[in-house]
Amino acid sequence: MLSNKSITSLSTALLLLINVATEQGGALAQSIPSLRDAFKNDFGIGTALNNAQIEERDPQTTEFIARQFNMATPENIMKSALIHPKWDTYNFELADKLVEFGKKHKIKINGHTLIWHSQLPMFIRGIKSQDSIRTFFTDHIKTVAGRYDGKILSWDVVNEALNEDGTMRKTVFLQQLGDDYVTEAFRLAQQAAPKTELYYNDYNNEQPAKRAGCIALIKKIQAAGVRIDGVGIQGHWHVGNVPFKDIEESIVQYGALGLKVMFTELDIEVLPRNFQGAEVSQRMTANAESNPYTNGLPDTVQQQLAADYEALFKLFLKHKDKVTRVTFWGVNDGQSWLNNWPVRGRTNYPLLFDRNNQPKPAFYKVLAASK
Ligand code: 9MR
Repeated sequence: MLSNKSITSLSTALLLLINVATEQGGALAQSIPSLRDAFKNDFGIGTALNNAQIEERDPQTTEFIARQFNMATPENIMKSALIHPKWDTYNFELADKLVEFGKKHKIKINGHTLIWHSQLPMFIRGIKSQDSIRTFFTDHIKTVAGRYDGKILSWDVVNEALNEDGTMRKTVFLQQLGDDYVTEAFRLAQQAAPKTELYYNDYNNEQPAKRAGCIALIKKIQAAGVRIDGVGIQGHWHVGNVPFKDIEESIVQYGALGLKVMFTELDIEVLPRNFQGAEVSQRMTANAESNPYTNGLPDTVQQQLAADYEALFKLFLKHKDKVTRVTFWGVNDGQSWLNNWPVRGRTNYPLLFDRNNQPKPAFYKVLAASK
């Protein structure tokens, strides 16, 4: 049996150890150069934030985020299924926390997303009438965009409205509200959030056919006299296969429409995949070869990843008059959605920081590009 005295000294020792570890973690985080500082004269550096990060469950993580990023997009909590779970019930708790988080750490928030066919509230499935869909659409935009006007920088007003060939995706909104629903969404957002920047966001919209559809969509919004401030290219790409030429042409062409151009969900997948893009309903069957790097990333792939990130950031810098933000889809490799898509439970390495928030070779290449 331990005496009371020894229990006290043991707990003191333990507390000391914890303090030292925390301080070291903080000091370590401080010793890593800051991306937000490195690019402060060029464009914003953003990250996607999950629930634990928004709730600041781990102080070291918070400190790390605040040091590296000056923009953030909620990975899930502002999507309609979560913020508007029932017909007449909204849940603003975490989104309000995110606004506070942004204020506290000087991080600007991009709202994601008002109108998307995915992660819709359950109750939408039961609705068959056009009038009710219109009421949901109108009330949702007015209420959510209205609440955060002046509190967040921007909204992805509509997300992923296009097919790969540039035609309009057949969503519940297209089917019930018709071809002009995207313009309508921007009109409603403009009314509800006059002080907030309004963006269209999609993946693969750097690819020529989808890009042409995206440009047509933007021109339609502009022709209606409705405000659109920017376009987001998500940037879910694959190592060794980043479409640099299409990306550059897209920056130039979207920029020519008078829009800000943003890379909004950047990650570079390193695992085998037999298709491109980020269609969340698309899945792949796991086999013996689909999860090859559970014990670490081979150096050749690590170097290729670094080279791809370096070339990307050089391109972004070349066009920094148009590129206003680059957001990574996650803080570190451990948090990335790519560990679970399109195959569950893989070990992926798509970001600049490893699972312990340590910088990877790609981080140093990106940093060097900023000089
Ligand atoms: O990263 C998000 C993941 O946690 C969710 O499970 C998924 C559900 O649809 O959405 C992910 O984020 C997506 C983003 O909102 C829109 N573009 C594609 C992103 C990756 O799927």
